[in-house]
Amino acid sequence: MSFQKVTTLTEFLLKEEQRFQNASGSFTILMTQIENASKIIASHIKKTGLVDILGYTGAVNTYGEEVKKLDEFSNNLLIDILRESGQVCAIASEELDEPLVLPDSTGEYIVCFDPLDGSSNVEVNVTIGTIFSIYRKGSTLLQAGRSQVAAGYILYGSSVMFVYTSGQGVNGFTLDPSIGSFLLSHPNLHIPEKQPIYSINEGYFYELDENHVRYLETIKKESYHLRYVGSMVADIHRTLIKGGIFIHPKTLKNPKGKLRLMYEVNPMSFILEQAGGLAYSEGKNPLTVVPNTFSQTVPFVAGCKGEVEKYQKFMENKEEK
Ligand code: P6P
Repeated sequence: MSFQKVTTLTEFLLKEEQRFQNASGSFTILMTQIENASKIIASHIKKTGLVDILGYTGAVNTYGEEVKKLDEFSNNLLIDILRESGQVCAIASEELDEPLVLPDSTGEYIVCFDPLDGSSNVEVNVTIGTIFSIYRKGSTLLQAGRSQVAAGYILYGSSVMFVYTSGQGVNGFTLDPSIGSFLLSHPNLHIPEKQPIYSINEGYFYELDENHVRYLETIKKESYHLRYVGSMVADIHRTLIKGGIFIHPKTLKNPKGKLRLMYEVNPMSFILEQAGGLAYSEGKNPLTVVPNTFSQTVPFVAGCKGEVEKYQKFMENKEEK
């Protein structure tokens, strides 16, 4: 039986590094540290319910959300591993009120992350994830999404997947728990051009403006399928693999949108754009938004190019009548 060659995430990163002559290896080290952290987080999540790591810490984050112990564990782990990597000069986390600047570090990168997005689903065993964005050290910590060097997510679901882009397309790796390595399982991911799947929390229907109501009524008449998990990494990953459109609009409760520009919207916009999709936020590409604060939220739409363009026509009142 011939040995089937598989590519590990480590090998893939090293091959990518070789493509850049003046690469120092710093990016590879950084990505490998994020990979290591994700394996530890995955291991703890798999034990959820068996270990007293569930429940609330009593702490509340910037958005007024109860911080679960797994959130706190994942956040502290990522901060420690990134700080020890020696590759970062600043760390911004959705669970931190302010970015953590490392003045003594010679690191060249800034890492923004949501340590455990959708963690409120952990108790019901629904897929959750870690989302990260990597920027180069610059004149400011707060940079537009277009400046991202890389972005990715780790999806803790029926299998653990590591999906990322460094601007050279999108690749997906699946953890083989028997050897503890992420293996290249989804090379060069591309989102379909169109797909009649929409992903929105219909509970907000009566809070939406007339353009959204008209859009939703139209696609329902066209028998679009509704798929909504309520965990962004799960909804975006399905949209990337199967196609469709993900919509988290502004609502009465969140008039500026709920999703965080720096920790959720920018990384997912970069990934979907690199996979041939489109991202949209109030008439512009979210990657062009110059952020005011790390905790900034925005309305967010992303998915198949054809589906986002169709949605955009309704938002501009220019749809085919
Ligand atoms: P809603 C999870 O709390 C999260 O930040 C994202 O993971 C998810 O897409 C969104 O909120 C779900 O929001 O308003 O539908 O509960």
